[in-house]
Parts: sequence; C-alpha cells; structure tokens
Amino acid sequence: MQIRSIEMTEIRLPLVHFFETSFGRTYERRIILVRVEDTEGAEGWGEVTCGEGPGYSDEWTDSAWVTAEKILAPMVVGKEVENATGVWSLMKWARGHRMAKSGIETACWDLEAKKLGVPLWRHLGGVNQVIECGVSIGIQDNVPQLLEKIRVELEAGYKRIKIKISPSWDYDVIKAVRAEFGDILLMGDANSAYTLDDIDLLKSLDEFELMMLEQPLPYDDIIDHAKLQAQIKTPICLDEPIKSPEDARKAIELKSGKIINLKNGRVGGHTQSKLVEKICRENGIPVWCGGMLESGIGRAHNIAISTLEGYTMPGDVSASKRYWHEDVIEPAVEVSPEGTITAPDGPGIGFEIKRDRIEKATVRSVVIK
Ligand code: OSB
Ligand code: MG
Repeated sequence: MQIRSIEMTEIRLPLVHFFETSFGRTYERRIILVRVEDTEGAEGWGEVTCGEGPGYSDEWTDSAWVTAEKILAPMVVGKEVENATGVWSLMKWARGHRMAKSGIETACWDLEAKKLGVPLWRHLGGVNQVIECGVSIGIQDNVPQLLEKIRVELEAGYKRIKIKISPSWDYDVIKAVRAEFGDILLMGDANSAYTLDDIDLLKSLDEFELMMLEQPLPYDDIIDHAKLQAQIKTPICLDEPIKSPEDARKAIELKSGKIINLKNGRVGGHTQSKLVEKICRENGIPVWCGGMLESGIGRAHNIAISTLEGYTMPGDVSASKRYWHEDVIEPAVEVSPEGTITAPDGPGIGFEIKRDRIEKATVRSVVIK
C-alpha cells in the first residue's frame, strides 16, 4: 500500500440534543474527517474523534489538526507499507496524538478493505455481524427529563443504559432511575469526577447493582482505581487511562478494573484496538466499544471493530438520528427494535460517503501530498 495524498476536512455538525458530561456540555461538534487516496486512485475514509477542547483527553480539534497536517500525514504519504496494519508503525516516532493517528490509520483500513472488495468488519477479523447496542445519556437539566430520555431509548430497544454522573448528579439520580425502571442494565460514567476521598459515596452506589461504574477516578490513573475496586462490589470499567495495549496489560495486572471501554481513537486506530481486544480476551476481561459522538464515518468504524470476538458487552454505538439531523453517510446508522446493528455487507466501511453534505458543513480543508 502506498498513500499518495491525505485530505483533511473540518466539519461543524450541531447535535440534535446537547451532550453533558462531568467535564462540560457540547452543542456542536467540530469533526476532522480524513480521506486517504493511494497511488492507484483508491480511497478510504476515517474520523479523528477528539473533542472540541482537551476535556476528555489532551487532544482536541485544533491540536489534532496541526499534528495530523504537519507531523503525521507527512510520515505516511509516499511511504510503501505492506498493509493497513503497517500504518501505525509509520507514525510511531510521534508520541501520543492517538486520535489524530487513528483518523489516518482507520482510513487506510477502509481503503484496503475496499480494494480487496471485502467488508471492513470481516477484514478486521470480526465474527459477530450483529452487534448489541447501548446508549450513553448525558447529564440533563432535571431528573424528569432524564427519565423521559431513558424511556424513549428503552422503547427503541436499546439493551443497556449508561448515564453520565458527577458529584451533583449521582446517588439520588441513580436511585430515581432504579425506582422508575427496575432492574434494567444500567451503568454510570463519571469521566473522572471523583477521587478516593469520595470512597463513601462510591461505596454507597453498590446498592444499585450497576452493571459497571465507568472511570470514577482521575483520567490518567490505574493505581487508585485498583484500591477502589478492592473496596466496592460494582465492577469498574476503565476508559480514559487505557491508551495502549501496554496500558491494558498493566491495568489488568493491577486489577484496576474488570471491564474496558475500548475506543479506536483513544488507542490509535484499528490495529491497536485489535491488540487491546486480544489482551483483554486472553485475560477474561470483557471489552465494549465506546463512542465519541462520532459522525457516520467514525460510527461505521466503531461498528466494524465491535464485531470482534472480545467485544462481548453492548457498546455506546447507536443510531445516527440520536446525534444528527442528517448524517454524512448513507444509509444512516439504524438500530433494530431488538437493539442491534448489523454490520453492512458492502466493501470497506460499507456506507456511502455523502460528499455534498460534507461540503455544506466544511469550515476548512487541506491536502497533504
Ligand atoms: O466517556 O464515553 C465517554 C462522549 C464524549 C466523550 C467521552 C465519552 C462520551 C460518551 C458518548 O459517553 C458516547 C456516544 O454516544 O458517542
Ligand atoms: Mg467514558
């Protein structure tokens, strides 16, 4: 494989409903789309999944843009590499910046699968064409609004409800959800809103028998999480600190948690996700695919990777219409009444890219040749 050019496009997409986590509220996404073209004119698409500011991880739209344009794309363009798996190594010299890397790397996987005429999910080694879906519901203005949102998603068929929590939106809120909906598959995601000083509160959540508690402690921690896990019954799910297969190995060794939310962007693309999935599977740690409020392109990549054997729990991969008035792919991602998505049979990501819609939403673009 030899990539001849990499085109980056920043689009602005307003969310259907704002999304609030313990680190802030988002109304509009600033998404970087990546189009790679090889020397034979084949193309592939990827998405950089960072946020609009460095609230979730240190990467954000402007930092990813300049890093991908000035550092990463030049490391890939014009280089001969055996296959998509080799693209990660081309960018290895650059430390970190995994979401920017993932945008380029996943695009190369799409290109390769398209050239082979196979669906990306199969090319990645996927085994389950039908994946199970959950939803992530942000912090709302009040509890009745949250209950209404949960009702809508349960009626749509989603198998698992994740609610965002924070010190002003935790015990009483979860209690109200349990009171209203009984023993649904329910979990909380704190996005690092607590410390070990909050141990009493975190212990008290055990009574709700949550399926898991995602990332209660600081974003870069796996040590205090091990201390916490030893003192609570609720399984801890790690998100933010697992940025590589090595991070996963260390967290498993330390018993920092029992489950991992695996995100392509956070670990640097499909090849890295495959390695994390393998380590977790071999150690009996379930993984599930997380989300970053992706457009259809990132969403399609999430669907493909979710078909791997180790992704055994419902992910945060849900229908396009929960996020966008009009997605940049066709057809939009849809979820069955049983709460599943079927990975498409077409080559590559298996969705058509709607260039006209991308152009309408574009604020800047650049081509690296
Ligand atoms: O912590 O999983 C998270 C969104 C943005 C940043 C971090 C997270 C999330 C979500 C949303 O939970 C998942 C989605 O619906 O895409
Ligand atoms: Mg999370």
